[in-house]
Formats: sequence, C-alpha cells, structure tokens
Amino acid sequence: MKAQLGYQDALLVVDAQNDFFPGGALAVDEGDEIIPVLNAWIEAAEEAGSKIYATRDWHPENHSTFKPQGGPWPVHCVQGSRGAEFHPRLNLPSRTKVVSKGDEPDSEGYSAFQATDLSSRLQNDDVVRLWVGGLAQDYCVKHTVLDALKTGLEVHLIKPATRPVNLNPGDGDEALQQMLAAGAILEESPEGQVVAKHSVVRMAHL
Ligand code: VGL
Repeated sequence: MKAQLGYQDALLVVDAQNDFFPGGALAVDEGDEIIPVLNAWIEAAEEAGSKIYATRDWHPENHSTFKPQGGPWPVHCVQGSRGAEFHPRLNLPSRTKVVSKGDEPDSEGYSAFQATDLSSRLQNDDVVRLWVGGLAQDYCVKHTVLDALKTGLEVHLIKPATRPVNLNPGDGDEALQQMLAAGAILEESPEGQVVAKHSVVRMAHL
C-alpha cells in the first residue's frame, strides 16, 4: 500500500547536506540516489499540506566528534561552510522548517531531538505521523527515529530515501532492525500519495 499524506503528517529530511554526499567530507556511498526519492516525497508533502522539516548538522570547528578532538569522524558540516549546506538538487520549499543540531562542541547531535526544540515544534504543528528519510541510516536517521518513537509519534522510515555510512560492515542493517524493533514502520515506496480532503491525488511521477 502506498503512503497517504495529510495535514497532520510531517516529512523529516535528515542531514541532506553536501558533506554527506559523494565528494563531501563524510560521504555516504550512493547517497545521491536518495535525492530524486526525497524530491518526490517533498512534492507529495507540498500537495498534501504536510509539514516539511529538514535537520542539519551544524557543528562548531572544534566539535567533540571530530578526529582532531579524538572523535570518530572527519571534520564535517561546520557552521556556515559549503559542506553544511543542503544538497543543491534537493527541492526544499521556502516554508521548510530547519532544525540545527550538534551546534555545541559537546552535544553529539545524532538525534534531531537532542538539545533542540523539535519535539515542541511538532506538537505545535499538530503532527502525529513522521515520514523520515535522509542520511545516514545508521547514525542520525536511526537516533532521530528512535527518539521520535519515544515521544509517541507514529514513525515511518522511507527506506529508499536513506543510505547507511557503514563505519563497520552491517551497521545499516542492524540500525534498520533496531528501528523496526522499536516500532518504526517500514515504507518502501519511492513516492508519497496525497490524501487531500475527500479526494485522493496520485503522484505518478518520479
Ligand atoms: C552523521 C556521522 C557523523 C549523520 C553525522 O548525519 O548520520 N553521521 N555525523
């Protein structure tokens, strides 16, 4: 069955920033394959009047997860840098609500709910269901999905809209199992379907 989006749904695009795509500082293999999928979902969310959120890693230069500070990652998504910008082919509308995370040196910031106001913003927007895609499946997407479930939201993982970084082989699959075990619902469709009031509009393009 195809996804049905309405006004109490929100699309949450996680960290679709230059540094996580091929050519970036922390590139995720095949990361760019998610762009047309995310764009199709953005278009469906626009049509349905669903909210659109986009998270971004927004790190200071001395972030604790960076290698020079003894962390696991190369320097990436530094505040104001080109690597921290959203991918240029991602069609985020101007009404997109941006959530910055990891903006303090010691805030790890994998989850979009850690040290942000995302939870109250979703509540104020009357959101009951989240549709999540972006990068990376085994870090920021995983932690965001797990925290979203803890807040009581219904959470759908759009599988074709995410890819793992696989620091260790199998991390992506393990993350997927963890999300499903915690109650996330697997969404395999590369596009969303809109429920507009009483009529159903099919989004037949990609
Ligand atoms: C991420 C590794 C390091 C992510 C962020 O967005 O998944 N992964 N920082």
